[in-house]
Amino acid sequence: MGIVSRGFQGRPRRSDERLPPGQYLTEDFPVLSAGPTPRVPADRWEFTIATEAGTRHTWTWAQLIALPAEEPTVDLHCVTKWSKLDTSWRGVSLDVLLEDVATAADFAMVHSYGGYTTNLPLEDLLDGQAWLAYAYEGEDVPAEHGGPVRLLVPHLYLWKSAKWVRGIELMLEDEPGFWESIGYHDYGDPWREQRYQGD
Ligand SMILES: Nc1nc2c(c(=O)[nH]1)N[C@H]1C(S)=C(S)[C@@H](COP(=O)(O)O)O[C@H]1N2
Ligand SMILES: [Mo]
Repeated sequence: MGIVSRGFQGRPRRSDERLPPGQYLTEDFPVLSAGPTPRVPADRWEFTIATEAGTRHTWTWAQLIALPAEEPTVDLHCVTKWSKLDTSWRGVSLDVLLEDVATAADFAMVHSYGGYTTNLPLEDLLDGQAWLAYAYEGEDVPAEHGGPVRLLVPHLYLWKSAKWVRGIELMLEDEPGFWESIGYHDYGDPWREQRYQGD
């Protein structure tokens, strides 16, 4: 008999069980940016989904925050080996944004203000796996962590969670983003330790 009783959700997972291979726990929130922090005022922020057929769907900040929001609490795993557990965000599920977008695409290129890009399969943005996050721990997302709005895709390494997100380009064929084109893994599953090409 274990000393922890099983609830309806099953046994709570110990923090070491929530740590993917090769990761260590951190309590602080490191900032990792490939360039300077773009300053994008919320009232000038826009987000566009462009389909492979050239159709564009655009939301302003006011339109985004008027959409149904979720408050996911998720674990973050950076390829540089730190993980941070139980981070709380508020944002809009990509399911909501993609609901009325007609596409035959299987891939997405995420674009940020400042020029950063990252690619992922479109299905990894669906089914409750990804959000446009505009609040962190009850406050606006700090600029250095991607505010006013960052993508949050916590089941992949954190380089896929584009900060200062400005749009998603839907693509029929996969293409590498910024880090993926200089040696990072195309997919980046922390549980399979897909850090670099060939992992
Ligand atoms: N636009 C943009 N998004 C980005 C990055 C970046 O340089 N530019 N760095 C990525 C990397 S490598 C990581 S680990 C996380 C870091 O997020 P944080 O600075 O909030 O910890 O953001 C990701 N998103
Ligand atoms: Mo990273």
